[in-house]
Amino acid sequence: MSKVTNPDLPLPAPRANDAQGLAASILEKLTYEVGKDTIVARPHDWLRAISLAVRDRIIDNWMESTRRTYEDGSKRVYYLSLEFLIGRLLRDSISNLELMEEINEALEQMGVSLVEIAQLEPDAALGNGGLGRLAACFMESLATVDVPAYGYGIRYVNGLFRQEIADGWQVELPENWLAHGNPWEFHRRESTYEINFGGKVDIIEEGGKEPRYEWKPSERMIAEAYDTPVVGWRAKRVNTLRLWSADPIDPILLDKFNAGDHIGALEESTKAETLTRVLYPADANEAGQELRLRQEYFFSSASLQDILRRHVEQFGDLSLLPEKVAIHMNDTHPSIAVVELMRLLIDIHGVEFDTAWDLTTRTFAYTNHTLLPEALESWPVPLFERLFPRHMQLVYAINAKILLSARKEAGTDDDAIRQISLIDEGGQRRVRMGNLAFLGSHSVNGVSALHTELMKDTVFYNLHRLHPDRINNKTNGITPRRWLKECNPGLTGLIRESIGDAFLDDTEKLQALNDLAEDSSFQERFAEIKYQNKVKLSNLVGERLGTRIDPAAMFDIQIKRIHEYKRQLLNIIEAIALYDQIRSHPEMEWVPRVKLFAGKAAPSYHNAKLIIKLANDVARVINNDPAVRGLLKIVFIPNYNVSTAEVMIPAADLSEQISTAGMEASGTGNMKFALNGALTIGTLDGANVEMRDWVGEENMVIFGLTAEEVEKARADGHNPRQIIESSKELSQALSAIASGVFSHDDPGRYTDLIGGLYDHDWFMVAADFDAFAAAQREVDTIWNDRTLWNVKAIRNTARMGWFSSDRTIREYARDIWRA
Ligand code: T68
Repeated sequence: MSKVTNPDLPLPAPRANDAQGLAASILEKLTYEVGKDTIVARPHDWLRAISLAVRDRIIDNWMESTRRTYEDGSKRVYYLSLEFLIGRLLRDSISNLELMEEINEALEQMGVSLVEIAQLEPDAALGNGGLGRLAACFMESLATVDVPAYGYGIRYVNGLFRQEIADGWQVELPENWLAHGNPWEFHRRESTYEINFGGKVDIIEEGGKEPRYEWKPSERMIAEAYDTPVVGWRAKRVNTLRLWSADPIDPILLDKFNAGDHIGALEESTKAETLTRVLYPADANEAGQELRLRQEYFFSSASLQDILRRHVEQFGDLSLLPEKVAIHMNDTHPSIAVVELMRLLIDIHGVEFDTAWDLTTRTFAYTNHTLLPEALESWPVPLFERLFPRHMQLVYAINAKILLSARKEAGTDDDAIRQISLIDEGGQRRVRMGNLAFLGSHSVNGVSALHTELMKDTVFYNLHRLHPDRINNKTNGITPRRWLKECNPGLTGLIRESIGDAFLDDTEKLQALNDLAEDSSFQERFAEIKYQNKVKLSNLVGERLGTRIDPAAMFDIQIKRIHEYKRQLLNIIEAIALYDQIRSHPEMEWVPRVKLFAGKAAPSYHNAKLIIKLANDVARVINNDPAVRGLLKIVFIPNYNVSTAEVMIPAADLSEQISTAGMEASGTGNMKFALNGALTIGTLDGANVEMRDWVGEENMVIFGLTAEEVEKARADGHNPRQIIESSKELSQALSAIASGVFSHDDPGRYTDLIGGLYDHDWFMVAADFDAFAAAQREVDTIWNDRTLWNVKAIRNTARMGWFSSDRTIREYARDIWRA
């Protein structure tokens, strides 16, 4: 223990933070770490040198933060997430250290451009979408609001695939973000844990109060830690993101090798390396592969062993666990951690079952991110039992305890018991990870007010009845550093000049902009900044796609994972209808629009991939038709990622948030757009509902069925065919798609996709079409009164401050973690 806090050894003097000192540091790194002379240094060498110099400044604060937590004996928060969608770190780090001017000055002396060099940094894309990006925003906010926290996840060698569009189709290619090394991480060779799978369970002691068991696994490997420091705003605190990588116990089995079995000799090595090799690219649809379950257990077990080691070293007493440790599960992906903690407490530390359960439930909390039934994780009992025989026993024991106490509650009939059980007995028996996460936690939260209410009414109906205080809401937020200050320096500069710097520490201070919304010179400057951001996006589109888009047109943007419930299809169909109208009425004054799409589809999600192809097919036809030139253009930008979002969001006039009501748990892109002064066209879904409350209904364009109406329409069996036939615009657009107007090469390509709208229209595309089209014409009307548009845009920026992830994290810390 003394090795952690030896008061005799003070921390070294911090590094110089002036331009001179930084320049000297960068040169030193280039020379001694990268091993290059400035004469021959390549851009990537500079990137590494600059990153390492910046990292030194982070470390100074990191050591200090870690010591402080230790000395204060504070509670630590552990955020377990299979995904951290971080993006680039260089600009973010410099900005949070407040060293932007100094670095720029230092680099100028050396003739190096930060903007150019920073572009070379690969995105750390260790996540699929909103859930992973939320984890990244949370890590930054945890440091900002000074909560001692660790993120735990997997160091995937291949993050989310790179998307190319070939002949309009998505093609997936591996993304090798570590190709040039990763300057931000520290490999902790000493922080290793053994992770086991398979085998059997032996009873080793029968006489005592409770029998004791020993797991005799058949497979063993090692988890090794890689640490990345996460710096908060103004470097108040630096926390740690600890990502695990799997390693074999014996890198090569020499006996096999010597016997001539060269491949067999590497078998264990390959098995371990495969485990943390790739991120699963499926977002909110089907899971279920054995490797995925192994990943979940691998990182949960490594993290828990690490947490217990740190806790026992410092506090010595496991009964203090809930007081000193809060473990948060980002969705059900880490929920096997509940059982793993039980196993560690009981089998390794000799704690009694009931005490272990009490400690476990007081330590864990769980966030739910989806109600989609296909995304609710469950694992076949035989698989679970084969990989984790001891955990399976514990699941049964926990289940017995829970069902016994549930039966004592009034109103718990057999049906309720079936729904509460950890084992789904309908058909093939499966372990339900959502129920496990719920029952193993003292807090279960949703991510928007509407979503939280729906959790109570639907998937967790019976569990909620048993534990009415457990479910609570924590509306998502976004970090205003990355999503305003860094991605939109123009707007940030204008705001600072106009209302001062207070909003940089408290985004709700943006409200002061309300007083300037009607000020015409402020409006002009606000609009000019938007225009410049649109020029920047036009350049990106020019570079990547070789087409020109006019920054004077309305930029109407939908960027997110491609999913039927997010309804990119609705947006495309409406574009086709608009295209028809423009062609039939060329005499009318149409608002020039560029509709931009970007997003990835899960490789196995057939309809999502077809929707990408449709967007590209429709784009080709519309963009080549002289009749709509200058009035309507469709662009699909390939390989959407965090860095692309950072260019697209500040350039948006209109933000498309049009999911089927009741299906988008929250959304966070919606918040980023509105903060950057885009108007939202959206349904009353997820956090859109609360955005309307803050921004004002008059400053958004809301349309479509409500969640309640969707539920009713589904229950009553609505008639989409009739709806389609009664809407001329819709039926024409659908016929055009279905008859091959956009797919001459394969006229039947979209027959099934469109047929589904006539037959069941689960996502209410047809049901919401007319309302959506009318809402789009309302958008046009507002756009035509540019002053009115600007006032609304300014009010969006002014009123979005509450959606900062700092606020969200403060709520978690206060209500859930008590940290
Ligand atoms: C998203 N979920 C929600 N899931 O869809 C979104 N799922 O409404 C919400 O704003 C966001 O979470 C943050 O709360 C996801 O992004 C996944 O990415 C995912 C990944 C693997 C398995 C299941």
